[in-house]
Amino acid sequence: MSNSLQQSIRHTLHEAQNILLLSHIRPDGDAIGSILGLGLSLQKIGKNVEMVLADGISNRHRFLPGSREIKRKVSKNFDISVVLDASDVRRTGGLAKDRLHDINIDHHVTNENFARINLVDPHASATAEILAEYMPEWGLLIDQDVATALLTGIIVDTIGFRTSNIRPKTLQLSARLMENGANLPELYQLSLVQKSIAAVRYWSPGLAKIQVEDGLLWTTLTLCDRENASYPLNDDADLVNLLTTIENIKISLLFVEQKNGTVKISWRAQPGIDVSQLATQFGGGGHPAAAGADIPGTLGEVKAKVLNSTITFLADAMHVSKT
Ligand SMILES: [Mn+2]
Repeated sequence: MSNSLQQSIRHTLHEAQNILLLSHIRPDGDAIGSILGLGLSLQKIGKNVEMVLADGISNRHRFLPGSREIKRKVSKNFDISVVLDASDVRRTGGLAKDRLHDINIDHHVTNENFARINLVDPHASATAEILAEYMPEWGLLIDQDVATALLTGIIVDTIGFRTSNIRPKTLQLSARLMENGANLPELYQLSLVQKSIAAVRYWSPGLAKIQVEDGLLWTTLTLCDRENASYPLNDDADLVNLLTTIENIKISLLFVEQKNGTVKISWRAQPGIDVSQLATQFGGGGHPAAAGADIPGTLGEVKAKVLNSTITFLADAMHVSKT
């Protein structure tokens, strides 16, 4: 990353007094860890920081220091806005939506470079990893609370250091976060391993409906499944991570019916297959190995359309890899 880019981020953050931090809908550990990591460190140099996530945060991440400060709506005036871990502005869920954002920090290869200053590193395993790398250059201190938030982001986005985008630097930066006081085994347990009983009940119909054909695996979670399980959130309760543990699958695909008349799609792919292209075709985005989209329509319609495209896409990808 160029020095002038780092300097302009440093300058922009230090010049502002009131700073708005945003991340994406259905926030995962990286969205929450990034917003808290950057937010807490900015507070410590005297900035007024507003941290906003359109969907709020789940109980699972309430153990993180500062998590209670996260709001669902933008309430104050601010000098600059920083968007974290979001490949496009729509991902913020309509927060400050008519604004040209000041800083965009992300690791999605499909990032639209929508801000005035864009720090996008698709080689980073998590946005929190980018922050861990550059915050010292921006004159921001990584104390125990900040390190805890950032390491949580890295653990969750790499599913515990097992995704194909892990690099030596990920472990070096994570080791530094541990030296700064983050407790790896505890964070691993709290953010990744431990599940609520409602989450596991929600998985159950999803697991029962799994179908497999020619290296493609898919299943669905309906609003009815969610209600029966009393699962409180509109995400997939990490079922998609469990799907990636099933052997001999090239692509897994999860359809989650949403209350607003859309269906949330998640694709997961084996190394060598880039599902971010497929997600982009449906107005979404992501990484080569993990991508998603929100598509309007009924579950039946969306499922038919997306399954079809994914089958063709996988057949093409297999053909290319054979020739
Ligand atoms: Mn991320």
